[in-house]
Amino acid sequence: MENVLKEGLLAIEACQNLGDLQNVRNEYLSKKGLVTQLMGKMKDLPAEDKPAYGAQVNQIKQSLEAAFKLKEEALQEAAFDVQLQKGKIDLSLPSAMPLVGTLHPLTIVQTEIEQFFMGMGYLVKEGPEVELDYYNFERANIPQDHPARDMQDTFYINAEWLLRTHTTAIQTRTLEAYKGEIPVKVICPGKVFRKDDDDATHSHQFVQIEGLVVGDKISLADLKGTLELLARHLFGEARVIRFRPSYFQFTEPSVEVDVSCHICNGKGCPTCKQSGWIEILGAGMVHPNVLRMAGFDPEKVSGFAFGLGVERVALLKYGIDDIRHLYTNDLRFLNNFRRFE
Ligand code: FA5
Repeated sequence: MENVLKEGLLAIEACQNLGDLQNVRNEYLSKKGLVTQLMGKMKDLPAEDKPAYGAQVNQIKQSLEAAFKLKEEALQEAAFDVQLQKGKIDLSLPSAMPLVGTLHPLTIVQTEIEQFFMGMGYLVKEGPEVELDYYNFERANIPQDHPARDMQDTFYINAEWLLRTHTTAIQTRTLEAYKGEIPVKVICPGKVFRKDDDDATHSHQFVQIEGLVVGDKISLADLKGTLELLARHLFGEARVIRFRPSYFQFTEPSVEVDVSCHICNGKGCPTCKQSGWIEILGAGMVHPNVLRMAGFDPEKVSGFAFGLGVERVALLKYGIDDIRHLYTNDLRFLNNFRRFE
């Protein structure tokens, strides 16, 4: 009996890991283990010796169990230390740099144009992208069934609601909100939507910035001067711009402004569809009907308005050959704009 205890304690002490310890535990304390075998011998003893014998075997069993428990805790702690060593965190290692995003080129251009006009005292007004036909067309002097509606292929939601086709919808809302008060001097940036076929200079969704000035004796010369200043600010003195007579139902007279193509310098190429020019905006003197519908007296006040395509400006400013680059979220393209921030 003494040997079982002595050897058992030595065997426990010699264990190097939890697996070894389990083997020793089986050898001593399992159903067929040495301690159980000692217990089994009790039946052969005379009755008077049985209690003392039983107590002694129990004592051995308890001593071994206590030793197992202590050893198990020690081995578990050692295993945990090894684990900690393996997964050690080296705080002195330089960390991976977080990816820092850049402003999108359209945001850069839009902000630049907004700041240019805010510096001249313009306010910034916004409006809903899902718009009433009324503000998008009717208040822009384009009644139901008027052929001028064909100039902008429209995503209709139902007979009354549509995705706005131009920021002129914000213009008509703003005019209404001013209730005949002058001066009105605002720019209205926002997304617009058209069923246009996508190509190098057209997208079905794009950003426009509307400009609107209504006041005393506002003339076409004011419009021309403003747009020339803007073009020089955006493209520098070198790039040539031209004013071309045009037609919009909500302005009279109307013009369009083109900038000489940045890819071919005016010679003609696929980006400018061989014309040598890229159109950036439509403009004109606000039509008397538009003023009248919004509660202004066209005999007393006049105004100019323009609607500029932000993507077109971005193409010309940064030498981008295809408008679709602005919408495909390719990081190789977008990372080029870090230096412009
Ligand atoms: C208009 O949208 C008029 N509302 C502009 C206007 C406002 C005229 C106020 C007079 C007074 P237009 O459809 O031409 O006009 O569009 C204006 C500008 O938006 C264009 O010069 C062009 O720069 C841009 N644009 C038009 N269609 C697209 C398109 N599919 N993709 C990208 N840019 C476009």
